[in-house]
Amino acid sequence: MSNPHAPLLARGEGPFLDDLPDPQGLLHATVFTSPIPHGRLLRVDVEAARTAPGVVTVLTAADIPGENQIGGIIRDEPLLASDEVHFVGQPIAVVVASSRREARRAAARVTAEIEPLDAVLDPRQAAARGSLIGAVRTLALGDVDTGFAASDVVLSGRADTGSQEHCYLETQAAMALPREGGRLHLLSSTQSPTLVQRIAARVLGVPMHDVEVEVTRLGGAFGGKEDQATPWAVMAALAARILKRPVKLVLSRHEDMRWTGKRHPYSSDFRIGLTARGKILAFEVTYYQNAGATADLSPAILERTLFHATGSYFVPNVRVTGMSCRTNLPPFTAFRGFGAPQAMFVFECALARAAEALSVPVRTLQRHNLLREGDELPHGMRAERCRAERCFDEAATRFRLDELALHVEEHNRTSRLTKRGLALMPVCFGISFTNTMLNQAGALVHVFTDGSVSVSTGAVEMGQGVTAKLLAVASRTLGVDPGRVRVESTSTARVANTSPTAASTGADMNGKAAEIACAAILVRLREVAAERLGCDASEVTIAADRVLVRGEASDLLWPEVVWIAYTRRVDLSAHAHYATPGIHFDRERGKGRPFAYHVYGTAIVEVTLDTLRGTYRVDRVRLVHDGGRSLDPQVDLGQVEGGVVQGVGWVTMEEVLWDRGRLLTDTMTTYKVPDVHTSPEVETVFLPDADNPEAVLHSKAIGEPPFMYGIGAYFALLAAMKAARPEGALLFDSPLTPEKALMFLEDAHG
Ligand code: LUZ
Ligand code: MOS
Repeated sequence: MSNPHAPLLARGEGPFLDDLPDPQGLLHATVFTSPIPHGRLLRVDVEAARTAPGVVTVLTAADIPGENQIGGIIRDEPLLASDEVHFVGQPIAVVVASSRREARRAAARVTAEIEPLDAVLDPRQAAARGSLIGAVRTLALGDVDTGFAASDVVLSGRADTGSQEHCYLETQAAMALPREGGRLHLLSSTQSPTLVQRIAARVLGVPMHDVEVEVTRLGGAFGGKEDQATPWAVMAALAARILKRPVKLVLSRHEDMRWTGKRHPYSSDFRIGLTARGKILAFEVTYYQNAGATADLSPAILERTLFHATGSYFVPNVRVTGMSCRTNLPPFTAFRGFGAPQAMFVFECALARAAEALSVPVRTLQRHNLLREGDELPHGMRAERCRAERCFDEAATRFRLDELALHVEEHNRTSRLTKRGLALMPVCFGISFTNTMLNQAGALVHVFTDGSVSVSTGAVEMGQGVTAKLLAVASRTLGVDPGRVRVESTSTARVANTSPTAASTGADMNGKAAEIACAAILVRLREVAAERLGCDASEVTIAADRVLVRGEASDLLWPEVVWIAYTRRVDLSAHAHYATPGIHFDRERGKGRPFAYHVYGTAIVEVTLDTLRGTYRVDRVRLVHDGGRSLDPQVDLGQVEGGVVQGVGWVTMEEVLWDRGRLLTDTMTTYKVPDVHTSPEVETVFLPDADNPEAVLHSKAIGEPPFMYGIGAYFALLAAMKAARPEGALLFDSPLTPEKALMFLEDAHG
């Protein structure tokens, strides 16, 4: 099976939204944004921009016909600021001109009079001032106080993780095309076509059926287009609606980096209690999530953090607390892992500290405390078909962990200028949107009279290969050659009320809906075939384009059955809906069964550190991953490799810095991502015999879990640093840039 988008993407033929031919009369929009992090907006002067060459109009909050409100979870975000600004880069006015260049030049002529207010940038400071979004959330299991009392050692510490730029290949983009009767056809580079449709309708003051949102493919998203594709699409819609002309809005890389939200930085306090033999008895943590200026998805992300507080481990007594802290930075948003990486990092910090105190290797503690079948997690769900130990042990044997550890020790004994580091990173990631409501999907399948098949779902192709998987599901369910199946673009007019393609559930849920729709058509076709062949429908199957009776090939081929069905006026189309069964969560009690299942795996990460320079290489990441029965092993391999590299980047070289609310790392020269030279070698082994009855054709979700293997790079580096300077204090401040490593090492040579 292969991804039909792949050759196009590999050849650079995309095309992405900005590559589409310009419709006649196309106008270009850009945005004037707040230059300061917090202030009272006293006056906006757009006159100089309005009269600039090529400018058609400049729109402000006053021009919005509906509600000036784009907030999803909480209604706290205006499309265009009208009285206050809360972050640098907050949209204030939309400038529309004949060309993109003229629009940008004119936008530079907009001025705003803003009375500066005190800006809060640190989440702990925001919390101290009571500046929170939503409630403080807590989950508890067992009795944490008793657990600490019974512990032989109790250790505490603070851990910080930084932000991360999504760095999708395609920046945020939208094009609004007016249609008859005031309707709009909206092309948007969004993971959430229905969200864009809903918010556009709200802002324009029109019913949702007046807005069709369509997506062909995105040049990456990683969560950055789950909520934050919306404002740009809605601005284009607003301008198109008012001007009755097509309007395109595409952010430059620079604008995208400065104006859009990134991964949430967290600052956390943890406490862990263990027996002298290394059994964890209690864990307590408080997460200060830096949410930025508006809610965006922060409360949902915080919830996933809480759900993953103990990672792949069983802890009998737990109390986890988290809060979304409102600060004057661009709203932080979804990013692969959605709060879980931040949680897992903190737990690994606690383990590192405990291992140091008990003088045992971290991996011994890890192995000793892994989740087992039936263990209860802090949110109330138990580990089912738990593969934490299997993956860990499989990785240890297959990659000869003991031998490797000896090599590393030997190297570090004999080498002064370079030190090697080794870490294991077990992952356990819950699959389903934590917001139960979102766990639904739809599909619309047509079989045409020539036997070709058209599949529409709510899933958005963003390079992750969901198209290839939907194609596999449809062709396998119908028993036809994959070449007969086309997966269509994603349109709100074909499949309605869809959830974002997110939470790693795209193929799971939309695949299931497609399977149900295909199965419904198949039932009808088997009746038709049975009648023609004079047998019972229960004896008929279809495989490889041919009708079989009791498993024996007949002369009847797929296109013939389809044609006969048509002539007999049998419906060759089906719509299906899928709602993930058996999941629920009671937020009041903090208990439930939030996930359909978990994905497990363990990575072994190796690094080499230059002890003079502080520079390092992440040499190798080898892992055993529980991928279920893959719908497309090549696609899954790509997701694992990309995820690992992105995760390694997050904890090593990707550093986001602000100066008084202004982004400093706002170009690809100051913000570094792993490239072909700096990426580790990744070796992936999929766990054999890894059936998963909970998902479509027994597969498993793949998108997010591999990201968290990358966290191992942090702890491998820490191990190498400690090998160079054993007396140095463990540093829990991600990303571990070469600068930080060098500062740690300074004393080693001084
Ligand atoms: N988006 C969301 C997500 O809205 N809810 C989730 O639980 C989630 N998890 C991962 C990634 N995106
Ligand atoms: Mo998400 S982090 O858009 O799956």
